[in-house]
Amino acid sequence: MKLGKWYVPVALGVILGLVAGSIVSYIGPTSTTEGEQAVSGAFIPPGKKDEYYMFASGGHSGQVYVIGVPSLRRIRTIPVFSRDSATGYGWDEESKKMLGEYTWGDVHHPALSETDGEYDGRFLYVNDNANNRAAMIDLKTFTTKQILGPIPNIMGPHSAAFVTPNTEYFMMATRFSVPMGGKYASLDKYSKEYHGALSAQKIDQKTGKMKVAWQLKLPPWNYDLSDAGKKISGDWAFFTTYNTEEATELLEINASANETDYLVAINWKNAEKAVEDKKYEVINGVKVVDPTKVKGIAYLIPLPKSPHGVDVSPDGRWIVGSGKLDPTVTVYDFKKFIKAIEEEDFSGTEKGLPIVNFESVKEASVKVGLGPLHTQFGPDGYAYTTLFVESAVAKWKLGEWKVLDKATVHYSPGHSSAAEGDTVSPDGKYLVALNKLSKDRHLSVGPSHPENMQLIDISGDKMKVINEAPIDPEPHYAQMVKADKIKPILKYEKDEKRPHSVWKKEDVRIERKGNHVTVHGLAVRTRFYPDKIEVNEGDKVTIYLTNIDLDQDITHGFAINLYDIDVEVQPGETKKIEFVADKPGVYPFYCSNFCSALHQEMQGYLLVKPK
Ligand code: CUK
Ligand code: CUA
Repeated sequence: MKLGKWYVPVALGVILGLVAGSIVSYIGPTSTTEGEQAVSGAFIPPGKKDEYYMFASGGHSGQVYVIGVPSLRRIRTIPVFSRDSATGYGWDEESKKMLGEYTWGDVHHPALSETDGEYDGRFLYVNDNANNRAAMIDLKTFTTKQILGPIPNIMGPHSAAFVTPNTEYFMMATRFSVPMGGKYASLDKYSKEYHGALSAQKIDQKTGKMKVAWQLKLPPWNYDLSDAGKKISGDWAFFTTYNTEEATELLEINASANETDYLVAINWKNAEKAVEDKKYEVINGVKVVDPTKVKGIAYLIPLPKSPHGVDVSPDGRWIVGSGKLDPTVTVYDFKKFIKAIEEEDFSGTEKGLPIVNFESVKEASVKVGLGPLHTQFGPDGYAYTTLFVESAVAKWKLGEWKVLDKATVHYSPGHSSAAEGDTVSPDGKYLVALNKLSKDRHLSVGPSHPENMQLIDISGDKMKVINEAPIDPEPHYAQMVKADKIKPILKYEKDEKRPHSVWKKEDVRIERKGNHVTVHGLAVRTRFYPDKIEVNEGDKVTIYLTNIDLDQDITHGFAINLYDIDVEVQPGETKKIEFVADKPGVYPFYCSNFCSALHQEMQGYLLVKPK
């Protein structure tokens, strides 16, 4: 066999890695699982591709990160709620309009579209905690296609986001309670006039686009995390609450007083029915159902102690809740829950909602360790819970309810993400711990640290940390999907009927109507047609630019010096650019994306004649 040239350095790397690995284990690793990464399956040689895509929220960067697993290579950043000059997102008219008046967002929980509870690779949904919005990314192009909102009546929709098992809805519940309808009420009226809300966005099955369908009015608590039911619990959704104390100040003390807050179980099919039966009021233009007035929609289940995460097992039977201040996770049996509500086995009501008898529905308390936050699942009933305080991941088994193994991670994991982890049939194999602190793990870049992702091999009895990589702030949650489920296009199709697109030089034109100048132009290696645009000071300028290079990876940029314009046009795509030529003078425009040997020649002039 003849080895390719690349193979030699790779083989050398593997050998060096082996040596380095054995030195580390000789010195004594800080945990039982470190130092094995160089010899592990996490190594993907040049030219080979990863097995999984992981879509991680970018937190307050407002973006989504695309990461290959097991290599942990960051492949792409998909801009969603923040401008991104690297892809020209936020300068062309379509993306400008989507972003609206907000310049950033806070993405926490990405949710892939599902068919029968399996990721189908079509769309990705994310929430914006900051400005009450939801966004949809089309995975054919890996671009944001819709930003919905600000959605009325919710505030800081952290308790999001998930899709129901056939992507009927993208649900989001509010973190902060506020007066509904955007009204004012002073804080001493908190208990009566403030409300939480759950907003259900109906998804168009063809386009993937969302519309606010209905909402539920909820007690004035904080709603933290959520998960959709699966299979037998498929008509249900589950949310955690904290601050049922209704504290409005000093929450770190006052919101931790109660021994238990609640898991809120919502029957979304019954909520849909209430809307059909016209049992709603319209607030701020949205149909809002009050579950204290319509039975069968919302139930409270006590959950210790300042709950954060809630996760539903792949078979839909076990609901796992984590209390941040409790070293256990509490597991509820969905079958017992259904029996309890049928028999009205309630221990009381709060704020008009029935409280299901805790002992009747609780199956087990699993002593996982300190600071449990979120749980993921593998096949065969294994569960993996992140322990923020303990800096570890605990592996335990459904049915046995005891911890079987722990892996030390660095440091303080928030969520973790398992391969196909939120589906009805998780793969096992890999788990990525999304650690909040990296401290000394990477070369220092000053006081602002990256976060740290660590890849854990979960295929054997013992978990092994086999890879790690820094990542920009801040992946809260991520979903990992088999690479072959994602089918991106490589270019846009040539479409002569597309409005304003121009495919031949002869059709290029500059037209003037009053003080509005419209340019129909094209970009092709290695020039712009036209390469001279003459306007008068104060003219409104609209440019439609089509990239007629139809080869993959031939992206052209369009940037105008000192006019704060930077757009990218992908092969076969048409973009609309609009601005007022309010600065007289001569302004070169140029291609900002390296496209050919003559990329530096790809330029032109915007000439703005003074008044
Ligand atoms: S949260 Cu960040 S670790 Cu926003 Cu899902 Cu739990
Ligand atoms: Cu076109 Cu560079």
